[in-house]
This record gives sequence, structure tokens and C-alpha cells, in this order.
Amino acid sequence: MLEFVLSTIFWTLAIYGLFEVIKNIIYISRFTKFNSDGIYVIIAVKNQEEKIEGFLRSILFKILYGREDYFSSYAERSGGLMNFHVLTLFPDMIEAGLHTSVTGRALKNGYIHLSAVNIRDYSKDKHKHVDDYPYGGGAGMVMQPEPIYLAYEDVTQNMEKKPRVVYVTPQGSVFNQSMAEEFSKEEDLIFLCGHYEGVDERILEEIVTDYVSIGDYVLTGGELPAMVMIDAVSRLVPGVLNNEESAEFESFHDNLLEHPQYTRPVEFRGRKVPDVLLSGH
Ligand code: 6GU
Repeated sequence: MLEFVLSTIFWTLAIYGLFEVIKNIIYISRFTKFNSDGIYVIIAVKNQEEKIEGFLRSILFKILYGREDYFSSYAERSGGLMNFHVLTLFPDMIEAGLHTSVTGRALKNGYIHLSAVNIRDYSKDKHKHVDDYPYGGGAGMVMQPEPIYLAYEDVTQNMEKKPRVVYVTPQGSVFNQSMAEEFSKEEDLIFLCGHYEGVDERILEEIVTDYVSIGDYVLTGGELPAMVMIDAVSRLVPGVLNNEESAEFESFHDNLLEHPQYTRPVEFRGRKVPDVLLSGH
């Protein structure tokens, strides 16, 4: 579909450009004369260069378009596309955070999908409760297994294989780049965000495949950790980063970015950009 649209745009531009060039040649030849010295004079060449330039630009576009790797991200897209599902009590938080910046653009362009599912919608309780007191006593409430299971069932009903389910918990293994790479190979990834004092153990045993933390500190809920992980995984999905951003990613891996960066102005509050960086300009 996209190929077709791009192709149509190209041919329209090219035919239009060609038409303009022919028109201009006729135009120029009509208004071209030899003056009294026998010198060829073009009388009216308004906008000619611009039109020819437009034509050449569309030809260049076609050449680039024809190169296999130029739009390869589109080809990889169907394979690379990732669906993130977040089971949470605060879906708005997830939606708002991820529909911003690079992940926001990726969602809009369809490179990644996101569904933030409100566990509360699956409560059978008339007050929509999703938690209860812990057996054996203790402080705080525990999230009940049933609403989480119903949300999980809903999310997974059309999936061909059992997906990976990440329970975000400060007791899990600490998330790192190689985990992000591993997760980015999945087609579907489910995050379960806990709240209160925890989640009934039986739902974890039933559906969870990975217990993951984002560091050694305690947060109020799993939403921010889930967003952190989705961000890190998304940027590894083909098409999510644009060419410039990808180049940056490459150099990060090559440790090329381990020196300080500078941009304009040359001097900021008495601090100058190192001379060695200015010499090339
Ligand atoms: Cl995954 N959850 C919570 N609640 N706190 C955390 C965490 C996760 N990772 C670090 N702190």
C-alpha cells in the first residue's frame, strides 16, 4: 500500500516535472532571439531553474527509492512491528507518556502498537474493587488474581503463541540493554503493573514469564518501569528511530559519544567550545 502511494507520488511529480521542462523549452525557444551583435539572448526565464530543479529532485527521489536499502525499514516493518500491552490500573499514565516524543511518533506511524488495558474494567465487583486484604494479615492490600486474569485473557485471545509477560517488580532482575534486545524480538509483549502491596501470587504463577525491576529503589507502581522498558525496547524496533537518530545509536555502541558535546554559541557564559572542535569550521 505504502509502496503504491509513494510510487504514485513519484510518477505524478515526474510527469509534472517533465511537462514543465517541455513547456519551458518551448517557452525559452519562443522568447529567444539573436540581438544585433548576433548573441543569443534569452528574454524571459522566470522561474525556469526552479522548475528544472524540481524535476531533477524527483528523479533523484526515484533513484534513491529504487535503492533496496533506502526504504528497507518499510519492508522490515511488518516483521519488526511490536505490540505492547500493559495491564494497569492507570492506563492514562501509560498512554500519555508513550504518545510523546519518539515513541509517540512510532505509534502514530504504526511501527509499534500500544494497548493500555485497565484492570479495573475486568472487576466483577459492583464497586469495581480489584484488591483485598491479605490472608495472614499484614499492612496494605493485595491485587486479586481474577480481574488480572480476565484482562490477560482478553489481550491474548487472538495470539497464536503464549506471549512473554513481564511483571514489573523491584524484586525482579534489573533491566539492561541485552534484555531490551531480547524483548525487541518478540511480536507481543505484555507488562503487568502491580500496585498496593503486591499481587496475588497465583496470577504470577499462572501468567508471568519474567520478573523485571528497573533499579534498586522502590517506586509507587509499575507504570513508570513499564514505560522505561517500552521506550528502551521500541528504539530497537526497525523504523522507530530515523536515520539521524540511528546513527547516534550506532556511535553510542561504538563508544564514540563518550566525549562532551558542544553546539552554538561558540562562547556561553565565558566558556568556549574547545579550539580543536572549531578548527574544522
Ligand atoms: Cl519494576 N516497580 C516498582 N514498584 N518499583 C521499582 C521497580 C519496579 N523497579 C525499581 N523500582
